[in-house]
Amino acid sequence: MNVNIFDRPQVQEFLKTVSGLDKPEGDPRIKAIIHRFMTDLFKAIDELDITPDEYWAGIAWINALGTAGQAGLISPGLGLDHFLDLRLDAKDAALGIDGETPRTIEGPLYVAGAPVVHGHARLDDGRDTNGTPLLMHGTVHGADGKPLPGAVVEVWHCDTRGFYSHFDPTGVQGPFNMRRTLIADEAGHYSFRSIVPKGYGVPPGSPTEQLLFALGRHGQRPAHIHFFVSGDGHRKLTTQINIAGDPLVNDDFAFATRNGLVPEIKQHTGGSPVNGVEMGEAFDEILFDFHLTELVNGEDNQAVQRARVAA
Ligand code: MBD
Ligand code: FE
Repeated sequence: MNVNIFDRPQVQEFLKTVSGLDKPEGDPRIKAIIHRFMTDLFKAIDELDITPDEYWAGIAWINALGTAGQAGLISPGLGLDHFLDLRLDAKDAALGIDGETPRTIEGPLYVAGAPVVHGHARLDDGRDTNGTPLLMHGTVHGADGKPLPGAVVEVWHCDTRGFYSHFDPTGVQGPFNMRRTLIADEAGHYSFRSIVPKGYGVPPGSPTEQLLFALGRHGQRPAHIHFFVSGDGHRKLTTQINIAGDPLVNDDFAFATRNGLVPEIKQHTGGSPVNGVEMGEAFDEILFDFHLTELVNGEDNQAVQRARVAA
């Protein structure tokens, strides 16, 4: 037998008290958000007849999630990061902004402070020999469609085991391996050599994986490369490209795949330099241009402040 007490006036009054709405102190915005959250949670407990055992299992899971530092990992897994992107897309549509490279989620594994390199850089330290050498390059365009000299392209990706430097459980990668801040040349051109990454999986046995498994889901991402791209007078773009042909390209636990972000890969069998870069034997080439958008009333209305690792 279930009981429903949510609509009782005492419960509604209690929610206001819990959220501090009966007091002048505190932050009105936080009060409004917490009131809404607690209202929805009380209602869910009442309507779904969530038992005390289920409730306390949830609390234990939240504690484990925090101890593992995985709030930023389950967030994309539950689609929240992608939902925030859809809202930014809708705001752009309402403002009549289009023609931009699609945005997609940042994820939790960016590290600020990567070495700055002008023009071309090599991202990998050469120690992961299991990856196909990769040459990726292209032009950063401004809102007027013209190349944007001096544009800043921050790039980061994982190795062939799916591990990112600074978050590598085996500790074998040096700082900023496969991470750089590239400065585009006078023609707005950026270029880097690295290796083609493999997909990422959430830590086995982790609270994030436990919840995903309970949902009948997995915690894997297709191979991808992350970017922040910025330039004078333009909004900073957060995006990724996927490695075409990865079997999970349309089955990403973090929901980051988008049309326009799966560039073709050109396979080279041998030696001749591409764009002046000597790659040696077989390698893959990705050509990908970025299109930025103008500031809105002089401001980057899509800039995201969040806690980030810095090294
Ligand atoms: C990643 O590499 C990533 O990009 C996201 C979104 C989540 C977990 C790991
Ligand atoms: Fe990633």
